[in-house]
Amino acid sequence: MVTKHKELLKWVDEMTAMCQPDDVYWCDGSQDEYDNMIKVMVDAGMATPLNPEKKPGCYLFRSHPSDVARAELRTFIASKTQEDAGPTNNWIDPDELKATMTELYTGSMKGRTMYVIPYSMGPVGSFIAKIGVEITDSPYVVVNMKIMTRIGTKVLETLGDDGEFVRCLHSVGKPLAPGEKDLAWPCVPNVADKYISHFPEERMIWSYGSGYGGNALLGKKCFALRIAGVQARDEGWLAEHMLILKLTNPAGKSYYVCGAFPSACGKTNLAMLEPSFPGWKVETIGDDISWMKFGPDGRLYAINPESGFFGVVPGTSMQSNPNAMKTIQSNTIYTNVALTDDMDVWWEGCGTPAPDHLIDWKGNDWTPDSKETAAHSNARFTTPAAQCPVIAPEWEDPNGVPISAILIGGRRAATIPLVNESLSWQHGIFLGSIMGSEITTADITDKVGQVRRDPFAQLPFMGYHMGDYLKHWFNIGTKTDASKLPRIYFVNWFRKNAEGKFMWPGFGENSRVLRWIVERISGDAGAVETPIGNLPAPGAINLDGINVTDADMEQLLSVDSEAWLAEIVSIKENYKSYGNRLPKELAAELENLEKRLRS
Ligand code: SAT
Ligand code: MN
Repeated sequence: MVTKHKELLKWVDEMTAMCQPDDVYWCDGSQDEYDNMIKVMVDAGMATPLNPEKKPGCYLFRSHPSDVARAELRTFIASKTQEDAGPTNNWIDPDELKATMTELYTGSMKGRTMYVIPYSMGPVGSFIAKIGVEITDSPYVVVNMKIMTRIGTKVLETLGDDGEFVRCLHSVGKPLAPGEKDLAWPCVPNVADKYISHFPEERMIWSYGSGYGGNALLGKKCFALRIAGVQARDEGWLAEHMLILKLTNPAGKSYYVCGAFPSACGKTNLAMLEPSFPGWKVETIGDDISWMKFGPDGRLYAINPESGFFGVVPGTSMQSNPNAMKTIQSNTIYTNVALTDDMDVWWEGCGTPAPDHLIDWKGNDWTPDSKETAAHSNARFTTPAAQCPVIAPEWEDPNGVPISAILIGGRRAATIPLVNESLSWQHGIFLGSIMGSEITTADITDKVGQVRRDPFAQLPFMGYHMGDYLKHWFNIGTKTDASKLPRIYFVNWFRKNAEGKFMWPGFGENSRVLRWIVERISGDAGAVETPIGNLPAPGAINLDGINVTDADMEQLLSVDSEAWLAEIVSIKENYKSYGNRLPKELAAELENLEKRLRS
């Protein structure tokens, strides 16, 4: 018996009876187990080993073409009432959804092994960490969970006989008849038959039909953001879609900074950035999720609940993110990139020209004349965080790291300045509530290119009502002295000039903005108070050695009152959707902004 935890054993028995797998296997989390599972998948033709001289310990997987990203339209928050799911979520009555899914799950694991993965989000035993158990019929999920979270026996030990855990059930939805040959990527091909379901009151996740990323690695968005968000609301902490980085100045003083950006806005690049001026250092704690709790000193302490990076591959190069490139040279799972003739990987934007021949992400021959891209735009790497050359030594500190600043930002071509310091915690929450981004391809929607409001980059990751979530941020602010709260900064690396060109060079140069931020915190950098917040004083952002014209810099740091008044119209429209759950503090902030702009 692997555990004496009665509730866990009972649940695994119930799920076994429903899904009817041929075998049940409890993952111990060992390296041998990982190696064996990889070998089984290679032998079955599901994984391709890469050239051991170029990419030791690396494997390539190709997903089914229908199963390439998070399925937002098939993601459900099945809270007891629709009101609690709020205006931004898809809702189905939980009883109805369970009945539908029970039918789908019945016999769904026939011919397969059911894997039970006990996992910890956060360093095992940390006061901020939490435990989940994922049941899955996908060995690909097991090996990815091994990299992305802490799994296995040590987690069961920490769980004990009666510890709390989040129930996560996952099936690819492709039972096998006796003797039937498996597919390279089993899943339910019809998107409308996939379900990524959350039952927040029960702290439970049911996912069916997809094997890709956040749909299937249930520790990530499903638990660490949607379910943990509900736990955080109830327990007085924050579960956020934020990177965590450590910035050290030439005097050796370190600051920890979180940053919320929508998917595919360069979070991983920022988390691993190489500062462009001497003496300063950036180290990584996490690239996607931050869980923050108050420490005994009244400050917010953050952990990265994950232990790996699941990053977008296309566009990753020695120029955009040298540290990610170094991280993914070994022991990495690549999904949906292209394969070279010498069994290495290639993707668009990797910094080397396309070779004359590749096998593309669909498994077809590809040449530079081909019409489609060789790698899928949402191709991913799964890689151990510990391999990152700039991982901070304290990245697994169970006590977390004290947060000094929170960045928020999206992809906005106009209106939003390069950086804007909030006037207070409350004003920072207001800025978080109006964040928006131009839609990219990390999610399946039909609106690529449009701006959508994405408060704190949580829109696709909310487990409850967005208005209640913003209210929770205000509540957090009342729990400690204002001076102990992180300062909130609104940034925008994606502003374009009249010619449609990015005005800010981005990537490593974003360290110039980070530097201004920590120099604000230490009282060493100047700012001008404007109606929208504190903007850098002229010359306060160091521009030595980069080519940003004076005209562009002026525009990057200006307040266009007309554009902001137009923005207010659209914010009001968005706020209407919160109905009576719009926090009154937000309505007040909006009113004050309008007054300041008009005066
Ligand atoms: O597939 S994930 O949800 O893990 C990645 C993302 O879209 O941010
Ligand atoms: Mn993300």
